[in-house]
Amino acid sequence: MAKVTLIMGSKSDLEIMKEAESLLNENGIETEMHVASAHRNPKKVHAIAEQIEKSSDVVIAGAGMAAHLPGVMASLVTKPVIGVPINASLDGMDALLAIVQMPPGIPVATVAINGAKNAAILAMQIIGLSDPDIHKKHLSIRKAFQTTS
Ligand code: RP5
Repeated sequence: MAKVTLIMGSKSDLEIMKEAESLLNENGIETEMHVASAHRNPKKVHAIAEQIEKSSDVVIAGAGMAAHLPGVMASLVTKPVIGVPINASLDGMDALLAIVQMPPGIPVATVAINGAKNAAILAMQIIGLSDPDIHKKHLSIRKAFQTTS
């Protein structure tokens, strides 16, 4: 069964990150959620990364302000990392630029500010490449969005 690990820098990011968790769980994707800051709990972040490398398919990492967690996580795992810039200050522009501006070599697939739903959909697209059932579910989500807008 496909698994996505969600990690965020603070409990204050939880409300946004739950949007990704719900969408994934509704579509039968197992999730695991962690709060661990790259600067407050670096050892915990490293331990979670080791687990991710063994048992997760995709990582969704959310952070606000200086927002280095997604990039740090991407440096520690070979699984795809999707970054969610959280609007915690400066309208989220600080986090957006910090997450999206990764130098070449270690990418973070960055979604919109507070764009946790798109992070979940992108995770489904990635998993759907090798899982026909998730691919089908992704197509129906896509259809729903295209008919309601
Ligand atoms: C980041 O700083 C977190 O990801 C959060 O978005 C922001 C503020 O954290 P708190 O002060 O609310 O814990 O590390």
